[in-house]
Amino acid sequence: FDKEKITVVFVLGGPGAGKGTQCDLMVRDYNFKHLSAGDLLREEQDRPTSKYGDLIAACIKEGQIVPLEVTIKLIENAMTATLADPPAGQGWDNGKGRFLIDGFPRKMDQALMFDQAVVDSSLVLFINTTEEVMRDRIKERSKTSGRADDNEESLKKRFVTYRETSFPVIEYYEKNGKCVDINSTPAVDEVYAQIKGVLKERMP
Ligand code: UP5
Ligand code: MG
Repeated sequence: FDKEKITVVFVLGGPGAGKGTQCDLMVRDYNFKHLSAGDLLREEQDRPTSKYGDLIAACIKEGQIVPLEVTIKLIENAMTATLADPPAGQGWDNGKGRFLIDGFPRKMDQALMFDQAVVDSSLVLFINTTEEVMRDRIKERSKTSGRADDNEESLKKRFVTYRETSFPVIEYYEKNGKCVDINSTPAVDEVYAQIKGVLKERMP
């Protein structure tokens, strides 16, 4: 696909910060295609003929990051498939497209590789709240999510990976001016109001 015509917004933040929730609202109002790296990995894990099923399952349960080749390939394939059969409406004519990539990149090597080899991201939204709030949200969601990593033991490991490996990616984007901090402690609508303000100002 033509990189010049594609807009990519990364939505980053810790486990349970509210990335997926805010992405759903942005899809509704701005006609983005939402690609959650975690969801793509879970789908690949469930595909019976996948070579990576066991690797992905083990990484997710341990809160570890799946090797970048696997994840980048899944995202690229999803982008290509979307462009081949684009959503109706604004922003998708003549090979153009706008993607929200949720939960990726979460390691520096992924960030550098994606921006260089796939598409240079335009904007990074950092969905930011305290560990205490994230823990409470995951605990509540664990009652119904069925996710293999929504338990106390996996969550501890997810927080360690977030602090040590993924947060530096956010700092990197803060330094190069792409990242905007969104306080995700308040109610969903209040968080979203901040995002709308940012998109109004920053989106091409
Ligand atoms: N909620 C949301 N916002 C709220 C608000 N403002 N007020 C009150 N409640 C709010 O939200 C979590 C819960 O909180 C929900 O119940 C929601 O209703 C409520 P959600 O929007 O789901 O949060 P999100 O940030 O999306 O949390 P998620 O758990 O999905 O984040 P993770 O980053 O941990 O999970 P992800 O699916 O991205 O990754 C899972 C694993 O995949 C990783 O740990 C890793 O092992 C692997 N992975 C890779 O290896 N590589 C990648 O590139 C990506 C993932
Ligand atoms: Mg999510």
